[in-house]
Amino acid sequence: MTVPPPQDLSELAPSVTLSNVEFSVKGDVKTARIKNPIKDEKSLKPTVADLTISEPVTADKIAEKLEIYGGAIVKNFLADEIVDRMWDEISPHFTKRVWNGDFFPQETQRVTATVCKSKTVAEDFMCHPMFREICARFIGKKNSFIMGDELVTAYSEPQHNASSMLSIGPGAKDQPLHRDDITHHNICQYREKYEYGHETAVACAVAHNTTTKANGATRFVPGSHLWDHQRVPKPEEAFYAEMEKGDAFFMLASCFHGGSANTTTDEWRNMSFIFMTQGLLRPEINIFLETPLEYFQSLSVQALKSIGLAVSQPFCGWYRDLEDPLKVVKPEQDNSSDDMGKGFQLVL
Ligand SMILES: O=C(O)CCC(=O)C(=O)O
Ligand SMILES: [Fe+2]
Repeated sequence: MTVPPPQDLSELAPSVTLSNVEFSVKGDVKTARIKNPIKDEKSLKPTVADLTISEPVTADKIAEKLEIYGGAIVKNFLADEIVDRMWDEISPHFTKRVWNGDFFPQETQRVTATVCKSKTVAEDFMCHPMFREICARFIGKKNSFIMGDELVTAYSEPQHNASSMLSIGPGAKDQPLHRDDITHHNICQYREKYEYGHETAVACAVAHNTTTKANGATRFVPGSHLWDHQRVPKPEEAFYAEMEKGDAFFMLASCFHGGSANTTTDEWRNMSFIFMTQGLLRPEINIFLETPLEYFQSLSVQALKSIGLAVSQPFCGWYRDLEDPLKVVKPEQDNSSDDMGKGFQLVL
């Protein structure tokens, strides 16, 4: 057969969102406008008490708040001794960041893959029974399948998606409001009421010190997990999840949120994050445990991309500090992609 000339295959991918966007490029100015936004101006204004789980804390109560608001605060989730041990195990890994994008401000110090640097994070935080229960409810998958003359039932257990310690320093600007499930191209739909089965990830964040609006507390947009994919959050719709050391903030990945500006001159906002995702969001076969790096280095860039050793835009499959693994496998190649996808200024 004759082989067709190379083309940009991304042009061929179907999209349910792009047809509703009008793009314009004038010189260096690239803008985008949502053509027909879904009419929905409902904004929730919960109080701290509305978002805080009362004692005795149960997974039922956390799930109920997550269904309504997309976020929930649990006081005294981890004991001080555990939070201190996590800090002691992780903080030596703070290094100067190497990524130059603007998703995290320059003043934010990060340690990533904390589950591999701190056994306490892996055992006491990630495997906390209440967090596991919330993950099972929102992102566990259980189904039955026909296999010959049998019906097979199967449970896919949630897995680690990312983990980090984020220390927001004085002078840091707001992180842009975003949904974490953009990683998985989750397309959110307007819903009156939460429907299970669509969530791709769940986060839990624990404070290492008092977090305040001034020092960069995580802010989130209550109820935005029920919004249409293309509704744009306004800054005033955000709630600042202020916390004390050991408190936890649970959040669905379909909820808009971001780290906040640190307007203090001398405080750091230190928090540990675990993000869990559906267990099935991975390839069927794990080829990485049995294959030496040299083998991958002998392959072409295209073969490495097809194997999954390159970032899936916008954010999936990165290495260390939002680096493209392709650059690590083939440092000699200029595959110049700290490429999170193309950015257009939104026009409202
Ligand atoms: O720093 C924060 O409070 C939020 C961080 C965040 O949204 C993220 O890492 O995806
Ligand atoms: Fe996030």
